Amino acid sequence: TAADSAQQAPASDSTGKKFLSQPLVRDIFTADPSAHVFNGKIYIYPSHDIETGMPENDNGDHFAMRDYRILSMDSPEGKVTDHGVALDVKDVPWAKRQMWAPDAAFKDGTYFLYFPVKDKQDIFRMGVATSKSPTGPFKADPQPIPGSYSIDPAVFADTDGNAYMYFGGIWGGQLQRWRTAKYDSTIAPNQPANEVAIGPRFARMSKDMRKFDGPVQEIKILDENGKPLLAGDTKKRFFEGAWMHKYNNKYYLTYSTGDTHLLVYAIGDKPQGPFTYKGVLMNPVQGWTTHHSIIEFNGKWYIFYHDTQLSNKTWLRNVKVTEMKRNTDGTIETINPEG
Ligand code: FUB
Repeated sequence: TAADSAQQAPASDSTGKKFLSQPLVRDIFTADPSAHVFNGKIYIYPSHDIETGMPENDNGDHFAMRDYRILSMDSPEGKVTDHGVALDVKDVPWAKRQMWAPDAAFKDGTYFLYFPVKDKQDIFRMGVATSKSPTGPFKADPQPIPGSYSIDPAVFADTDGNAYMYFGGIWGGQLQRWRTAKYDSTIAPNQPANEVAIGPRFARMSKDMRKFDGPVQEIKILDENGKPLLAGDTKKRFFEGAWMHKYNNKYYLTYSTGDTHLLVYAIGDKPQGPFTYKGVLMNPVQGWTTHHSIIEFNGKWYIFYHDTQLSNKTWLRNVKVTEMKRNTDGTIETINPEG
């Protein structure tokens, strides 16, 4: 099916609020856009939000998504095409519920869709599915990626041919329950404020892109004095939604601070870190939080993100795109998504 681009729509909603950019599609709800440029074209791998009537809770049970639909555009200003269902939860043998934020990669003629979904024990695991087309349909491997857990995979292909997965999210994303190699559902969502904050996870992908090649590591994010961020640094510490991009040989780890509603960034010299916190990438959007990705297209940088402009309900989101600008010292200009 084809969905019309809505970028020409009025720049404010019924409340008169001004939004920096407009929803990319309006006939379905979409969130968590992971954008990639494949063969000169932009492909967006989002979550597909639906209304299920589940009550809202901190565990995120009301985010009960059941499938993925892929969007494409010839340019960030161009028409958006919705390519229909690319993978359905019923076609993933080990999965039970909640298809959350996916990502994608391409290698040797195959497209890979990476997706977090709860298994039959209600534990988030990462699945992988493949296709010969960037828009699917995708066929899921029969088991989750061994050793994978939590949510929000972001697969980054480095210039030297290595690929890495960044992943994890606290609270409903269950990352705090993986203090050790054994899942512990009794661990509370919030850490004590003076503990070193839980970091996102990092693993090198195997050559066939279907497994981790080596152990999962925890990434260190440091403050400007070289000290690890603490759980109490809620406006800086990692919550969920990591993304990686490389610029001028530096590695930019960007992520959401969740309950303080920011997107922030940290810079490092190696893909596995450590990273030093640098600042705010995007101020809060309408909605509980946002989730983003970053691409370079024709020499400019763009950030894809979501808010709740169309519904004003935290679980019915819409994806958007805007340009991301950098200062001459490599720092990023803070984006104000409203007003
Ligand atoms: O869409 C479900 C979850 O909400 C994602 O996995 C998180 O990043 C947050 O956007």
